[in-house]
Amino acid sequence: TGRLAGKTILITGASAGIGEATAIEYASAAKGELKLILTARRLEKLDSLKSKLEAEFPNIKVLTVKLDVSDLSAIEKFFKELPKEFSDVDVLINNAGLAKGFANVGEISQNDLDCMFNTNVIGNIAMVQHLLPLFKKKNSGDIVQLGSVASRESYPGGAIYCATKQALRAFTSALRKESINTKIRIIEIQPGSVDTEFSDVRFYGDKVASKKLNEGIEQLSADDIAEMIVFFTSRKQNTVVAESLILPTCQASRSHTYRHS
Ligand code: 8X3
Repeated sequence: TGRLAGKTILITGASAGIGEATAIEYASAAKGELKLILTARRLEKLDSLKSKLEAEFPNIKVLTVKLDVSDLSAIEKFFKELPKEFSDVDVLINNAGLAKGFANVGEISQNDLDCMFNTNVIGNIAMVQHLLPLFKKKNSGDIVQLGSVASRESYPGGAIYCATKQALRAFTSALRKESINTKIRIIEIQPGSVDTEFSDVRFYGDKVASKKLNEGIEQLSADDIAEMIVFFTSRKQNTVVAESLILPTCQASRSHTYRHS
């Protein structure tokens, strides 16, 4: 849409899943120029996405940067070294995040716990902290926080993941209130079951186990969520879609899911 023209959009975790789909969705929705900053740990994936986007959409400029958001000094360096052409960010898609394992409390590995909190909470917050001064100066900017159905609901085997997403929701809600006298929009999107690498990562790469978890479920696809993100951030300035739970039709909550088989 025309409302996106000229914007600079920063997406974390853009190498796959919802992040990648969101990059593609912005590129195809934009009428006019658009700058995309794509970050993730896997630079090769970002670079092939960049080639694909720039070939298909001549109005899009893409910058790719290797970034692990659980590394605070890497975030610092990223913002310091952002080329001038891309430094006037308008939209942050704070998407990088993950779950590790299904262990119950008492058996959770400290590594998994640190990894989830450092990525989903500490890293996410650091991205916001770095961008907020710029957004305040401009009195504009959109921050899209990737929550989850787990932001609203805790389930066995998900104590830490749910704690990270609920911490993020608490942070995001305070931020929205703090931003009340600005034109900055704080948008939290809470997907349910989406077909991405999320489950594979959670099962430490065991794709068989991951497939079994989602068997018989008509999951959302990453671009279903990407469409929402692009729609939400292209509403008129007077509108903010503050919080939204987006589930596949076969799901009513994390623990209430209809399986076809
Ligand atoms: C991911 C959805 O249901 O695995 O955010 O917690 S769930």
